[in-house]
Amino acid sequence: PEQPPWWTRAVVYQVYPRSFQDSDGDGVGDLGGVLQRIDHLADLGVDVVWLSPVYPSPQADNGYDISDYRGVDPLFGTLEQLDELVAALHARGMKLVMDLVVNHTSDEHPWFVESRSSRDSPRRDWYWWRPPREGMAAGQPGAEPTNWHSHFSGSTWQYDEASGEYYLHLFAWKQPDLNWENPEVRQAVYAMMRWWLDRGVDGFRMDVINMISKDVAPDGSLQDGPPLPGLPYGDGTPYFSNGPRIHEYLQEMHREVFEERRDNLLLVGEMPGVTPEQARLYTDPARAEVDMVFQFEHVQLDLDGDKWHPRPLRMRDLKASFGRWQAGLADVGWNSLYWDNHDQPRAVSRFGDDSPRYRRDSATCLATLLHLHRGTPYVYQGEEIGMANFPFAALEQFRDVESLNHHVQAVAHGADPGEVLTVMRRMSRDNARTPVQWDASPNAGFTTGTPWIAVNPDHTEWNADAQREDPASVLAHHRRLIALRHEDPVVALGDFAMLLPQHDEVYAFTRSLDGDTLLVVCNLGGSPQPLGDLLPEAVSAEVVLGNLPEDDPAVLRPWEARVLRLP
Ligand code: TEU
Repeated sequence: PEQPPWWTRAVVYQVYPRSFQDSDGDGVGDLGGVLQRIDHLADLGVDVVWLSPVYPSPQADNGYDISDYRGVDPLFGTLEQLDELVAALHARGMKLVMDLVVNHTSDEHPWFVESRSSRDSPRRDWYWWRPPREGMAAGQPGAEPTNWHSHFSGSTWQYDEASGEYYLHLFAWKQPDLNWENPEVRQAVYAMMRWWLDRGVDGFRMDVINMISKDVAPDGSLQDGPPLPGLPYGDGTPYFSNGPRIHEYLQEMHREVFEERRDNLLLVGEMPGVTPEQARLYTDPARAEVDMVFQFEHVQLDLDGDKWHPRPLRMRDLKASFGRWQAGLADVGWNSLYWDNHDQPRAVSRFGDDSPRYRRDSATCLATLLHLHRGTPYVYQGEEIGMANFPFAALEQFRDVESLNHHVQAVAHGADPGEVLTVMRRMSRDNARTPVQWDASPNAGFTTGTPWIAVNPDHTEWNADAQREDPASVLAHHRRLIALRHEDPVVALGDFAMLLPQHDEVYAFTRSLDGDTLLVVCNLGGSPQPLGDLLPEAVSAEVVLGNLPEDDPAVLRPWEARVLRLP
């Protein structure tokens, strides 16, 4: 039989460079900083580094607004340093995956500058330009071509007075959407991708790639979405998520860019709103689209409608969701596994318990659960040392465009500013973006200057230095989990079966391959659980890996996780 792809045994580490390590004292992390910290990555044992955008950018969305696809922003360093990083990672047996942000560019990208210059510009059609709604005066509220709500609040349409038309931006107004209907756009993107692969990078994490195909009528029109409660906008996702030509585009990209070199690359598509059924199509190797997708189901179970309306997570929802994804991609396709990234609050605060008593135990428990699923695990910088949400106290402490726009919009629509702030404290992406805590010194070893966003005060206790030599640390536990995936084929490839689907505290499952079975049991709560009653076979099984010192095998302590080998 064919060898399973290399990434079934791999663990990916995400670097958000702005917050990783500053090397020049300007308070912003950079490539020099990543180069300084390569030993940390090698020591952790990860196989791949996914680097969030370092391209030239006005930084309206921290680099997810790109003004030049073939360079490095001076804020982050130089192209030479990027080459150096590729070489340094390769020398240590690691790969580098770039962030590919091609649903939109910056409004300062020369393509857009040219596109907006006049209605007759040869690049006009590279973006989505539309006239005002019929019978309405351009620029007036409600005159937007469709009612779509932007991911970053407000309308998805920005009026351009000079040409009297609107352009589409699913995200910030400084992030105009590229028109993938235009074959020139697609070829320009593919050429850029080949250029990066020729430089030696090992693949792409494709930003909101399932939004590149819009559902456009033959006459060029776009349709209104269902109204959103409490807002003068509608939900446009039915018209821009998983659109009619998405598979065609991805297959074309694959032919034009990846064919022949696919085996050594990692191709992961970020796909908000994707279902397991769709993910099967996207990740079926026979269809040659992407290797795996980032799905969003499990990071929406604790939300009521949108991220600004959090609600408690129900354990059975989490089990049902993960279980459905494991089953849905069991025979065809592949899962990515993540709790955290630069868009999500910190996992230990959100899914664990970041109080002093259980922070270490819940961080290691969550990690065990995730890494023992079938799929490729992603570790987000700081997750490996149990970094937690930031104790935001005032609006001035936030930096993220999504959070700040939301605050303006919510308050304008009558929300209580204090309540908006409370939700932001819990849900803002800035929780993930505070600097990595390397040591206990004043700026946590991140910078000698003033950090662009505050360092979490808990870094005096929670930092990499304090954990490096401590075998009981969150860091050491991650090292063990990553090594286990490398060593044990059951972890990489075993079939998944969910146990106790209705239980409210204990998350349990098996992984089996060729008669070899691992039983994973995790207590996701603060009270001891009678493991001997729940899963008697667990009691006498050999402990392969646990997050607490061995004790009574019949009791699962608060936030205890065990990986057991069944006889
Ligand atoms: O994120 C896409 C995406 O779905 C998020 O914007 C999501 O809607 C939001 O973060 C939930 O809080 C990608 C990038 O990961 C993100 O950082 C970018 O801001 C966004 O695309 C636009 O490029």
